[in-house]
Amino acid sequence: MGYKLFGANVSPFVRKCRAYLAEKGLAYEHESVNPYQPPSFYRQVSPLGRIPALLDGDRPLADSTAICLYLERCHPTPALYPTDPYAYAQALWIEEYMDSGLLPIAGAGVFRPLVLGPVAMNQPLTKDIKETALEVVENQIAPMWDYLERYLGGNEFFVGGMLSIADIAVASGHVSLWHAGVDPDTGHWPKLAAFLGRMWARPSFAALIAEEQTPWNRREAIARI
Ligand SMILES: N[C@@H](CCC(=O)N[C@@H](CS)C(=O)NCC(=O)O)C(=O)O
Repeated sequence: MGYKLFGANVSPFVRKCRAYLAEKGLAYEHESVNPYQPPSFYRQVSPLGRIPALLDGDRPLADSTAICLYLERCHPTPALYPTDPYAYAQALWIEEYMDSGLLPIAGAGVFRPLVLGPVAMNQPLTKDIKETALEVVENQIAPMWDYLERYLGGNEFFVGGMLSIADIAVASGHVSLWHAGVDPDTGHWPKLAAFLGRMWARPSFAALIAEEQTPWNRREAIARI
């Protein structure tokens, strides 16, 4: 039967699960679902209607965090959660910082007006809309980059000296901002910028980012506004 993951590829939560599955070396089928126009069966898999959702055979499971934790129990190696209790909690915290902290701001304030609206909702991209989004970056996202920069410090990975769900969550969320032409510059956030470069070069992320280029990468179009 195997795994089937539902959700549009550009969702940071879907991307998190797909990168996680790739890092685990787990095969799965992917079905794109637009949460705003879901197929009739979708609420049976995802009761809140959100993406992603997973089917393990005929067993449904919603929520990216629940999905990754479930898969970790099913496939403990290679471990993508630290064993040490505090490091484990830190990894969950950084994932939560992205999922409930940075991503709602980035989604509503940057990705939706600059990318999703123009690409998928027939909404215009104007200079005013771009400037408002850049204010969100400066006032709300930049301080979050400061926090991530400090947290990462001089380490290769966010937590426990190993690749974990924390790294996957941070790297995934920032791909959506990248599509909008927004990324932490190397002058202000050199460690975070280098970290993202390393993570996005991993085969797990490189394949997903390549798949998303069309139609989601709007960097050049946005730069011209
Ligand atoms: N906590 C959820 C959040 C998922 C989520 O908010 N996904 C968005 C797309 S990026 C969604 O489905 N939005 C539609 C809706 O909330 O109705 C998870 O981690 O899976």
